[in-house]
Amino acid sequence: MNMIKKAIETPKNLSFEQFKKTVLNDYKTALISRECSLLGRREALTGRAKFGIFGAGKEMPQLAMAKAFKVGDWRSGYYRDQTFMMAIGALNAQQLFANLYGDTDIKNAPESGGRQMNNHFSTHSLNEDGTWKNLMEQNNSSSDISCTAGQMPRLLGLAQASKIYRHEKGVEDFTKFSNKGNEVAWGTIGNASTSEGLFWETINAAGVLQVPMVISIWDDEYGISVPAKYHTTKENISEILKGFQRDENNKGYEIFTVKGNDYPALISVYEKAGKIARVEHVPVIIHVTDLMQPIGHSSSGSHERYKSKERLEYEKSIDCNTMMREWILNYKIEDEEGNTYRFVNDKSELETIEKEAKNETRLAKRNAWNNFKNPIAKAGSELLIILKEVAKNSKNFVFINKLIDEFTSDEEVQVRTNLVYARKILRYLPEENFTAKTTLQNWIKNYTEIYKTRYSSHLYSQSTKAAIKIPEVKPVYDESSINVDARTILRDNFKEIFTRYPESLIFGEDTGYIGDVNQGLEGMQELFGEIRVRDTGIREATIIGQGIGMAMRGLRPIAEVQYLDYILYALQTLSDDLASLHYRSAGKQKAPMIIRTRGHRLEGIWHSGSPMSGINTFLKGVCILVPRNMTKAAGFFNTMMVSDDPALIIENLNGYRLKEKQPANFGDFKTPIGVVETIMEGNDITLVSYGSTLKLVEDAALQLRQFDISCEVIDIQSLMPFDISHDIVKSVQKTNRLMVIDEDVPGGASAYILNEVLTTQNAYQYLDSKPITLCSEEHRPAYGSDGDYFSNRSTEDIFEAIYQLMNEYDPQRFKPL
Ligand SMILES: Cc1ncc(C[n+]2csc(CCOP(=O)(O)OP(=O)(O)O)c2C)c(N)n1
Ligand SMILES: [Mg+2]
Repeated sequence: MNMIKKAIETPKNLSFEQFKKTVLNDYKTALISRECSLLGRREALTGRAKFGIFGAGKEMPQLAMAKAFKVGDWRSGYYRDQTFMMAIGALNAQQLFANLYGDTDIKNAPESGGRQMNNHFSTHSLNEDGTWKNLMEQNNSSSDISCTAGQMPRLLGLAQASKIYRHEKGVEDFTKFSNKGNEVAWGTIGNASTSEGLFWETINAAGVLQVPMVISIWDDEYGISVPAKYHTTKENISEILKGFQRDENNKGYEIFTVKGNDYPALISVYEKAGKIARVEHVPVIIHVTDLMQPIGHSSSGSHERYKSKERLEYEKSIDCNTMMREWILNYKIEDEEGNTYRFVNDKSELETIEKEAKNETRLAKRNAWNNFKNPIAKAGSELLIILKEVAKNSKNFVFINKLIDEFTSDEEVQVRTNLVYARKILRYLPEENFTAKTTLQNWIKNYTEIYKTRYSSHLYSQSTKAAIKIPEVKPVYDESSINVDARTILRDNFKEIFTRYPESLIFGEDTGYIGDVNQGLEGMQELFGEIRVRDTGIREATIIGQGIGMAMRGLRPIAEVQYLDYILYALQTLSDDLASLHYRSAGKQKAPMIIRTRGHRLEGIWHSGSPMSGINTFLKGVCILVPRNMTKAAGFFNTMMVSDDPALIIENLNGYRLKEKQPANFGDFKTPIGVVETIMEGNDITLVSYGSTLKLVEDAALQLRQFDISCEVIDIQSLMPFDISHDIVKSVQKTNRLMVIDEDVPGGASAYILNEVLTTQNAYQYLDSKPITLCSEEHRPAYGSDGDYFSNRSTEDIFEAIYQLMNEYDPQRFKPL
């Protein structure tokens, strides 16, 4: 067969038969995807699914994107992308329904095993044991998050990883993650979500960094009920992005605008875009217009409420699936010899495909439902046998049989239904002992355990590289160990880290050329180059995003946030994306990055804060490490470099110029995670603190010795995970008194610590005095010369608070001051 002259420009070098097969295949994928949306919405409206959001009306551009996507590439997108995921073979209709039902069996619902709302896509980067799969042998999608534009910062990092792999020497062996940086990161975002700051921050950063990233904007002119005029200047996102377009003199973006219902144009644009990004490492924006939502935004509402009849009619007229059908029917070309070729002879051929798509989708739905419900029903039947046996043996059989009747007539096939009745019936057996009771108890225990694991595992790593499993290695000192400026300990340790781990790199504001604002990286850029020790723009959220994306692709990024207080700019990305990643993917993805920052006790409202309670609350899933000095900090870096958990390490701003003894084993010594350290022993009271406040606590404890009060001082070091071997309660058992001192606001991290010690560790039973928390004022620390003295607690405050407690306990011995 001759090559077809007038066929669409791309894909090139396809015979007509191949091309036809591709087109009809695509059409069928689009149909199955649409049918999933229609049936899925019905499942939500009839209550079989709790909620449904789908990609209807955006099928065609996703087929084109899938064609340009190559094995080893990455996606970072949002809930509309089901057609793309199907087209790359990472999702089928049955899995889509399993995800929709919230099936907790990850084998059925690979997206998240029931942890995420439906259509929050992901692929599995990790093996069962938490080790990396070969990501170059699969199509990769980072796990979606619901927050609009939240996918953008991570996208930057996914793309940047290619850049690092292409240019950095020493990572050539990382063939599981990259082939010379040829992988493209494909982002998708809705038109309305481009109003978010994260979108613009990412666009600018990717333009600066020139990374292989293709962002598709699916433009349906709406964000739920709100039309474009309320979202976008000039109502046209590509129009206002024009300033980012590259030209002969300036690097920037390649920007395309294409109709989302024009199949040949889409294929051509996506092929070009992929090539530009892959070969040149130039970022690309594709504004895909003329999209629509045939079934409205989600199952939560109906778009008839806010779209006019005319608008709804118009949307119907631009439906990409209908337009594809028309295009296929009308497609006709001739070769040089005058032979005519068509995809189909008439409508009936398409009707056959359409019928198949409908049937296959219906079957997929039924299978997904059965796979979801059958195991629960089976467990219910097994339970029923046990319950009947229990009723037979119990003197309370009347009550139990009543509950059994209720159970059997309850039509809800749910795990909780099984447990509710099992647990209620157990309540009737406290004074009885027979085999069936033990069977019931065991059944409840095992069943609960299975589902607790399914719902709550993998907040932190469960692999052998979990942070809490990395053993401590102490710093080694010898006769030649001298006292040095503490910042040089960090610096010399970083030097060792960068030497040992070619995949490690650090970046942030003023991190590169000057070696960070406190010189902890002095000279490192000269030694390790600009790729690995790098300055960034002032954009904390995308600095974190760079870290997440790169860590997901096998690199070991250390992202610097210049001061602790500025972490608030990145808190959304840290919390919604990084902290939840391992959990929301049910342990199938990880981003072992380190966030390096510094804080506490400098001067002024935004350079001395200690917003630990916020961080602690929002970052469950990240290790929160608060070293009291730079040796401890360096030890934390060394631990986290070999762990697969992410961590935030907060150095003490006022500690860099203090003297510390120089260890001899840089790179080796490791501060353990979740382990406290007793730094002064004593008998009268346990003082618990962390970070730079410890210095004041130690001073106060020394001064109290002269007043015959003996304090035990404990450094928490690791706020999360917290004191896993419960050492603090052992101290309270001895001293019978407890004080928590920190720089956070009242009711902040100190309340968290108190809860851990009093209730988790049960220290309440050993207390002879009220437990005390000593924190900052409720306002932020003032700048004035004595602002710190009055805003935070001073050594005198600590001294007096402890003295007063001892006075209350023994007024004869400790007379009022
Ligand atoms: C940060 C945040 N704000 C609000 C929402 C609620 N929300 C979900 S989708 C959506 C509209 C998004 O519209 P668009 O980006 O155009 O995507 P589309 O759904 O139209 O494809 C909104 C407001 C959210 N998920 N996250
Ligand atoms: Mg929209």
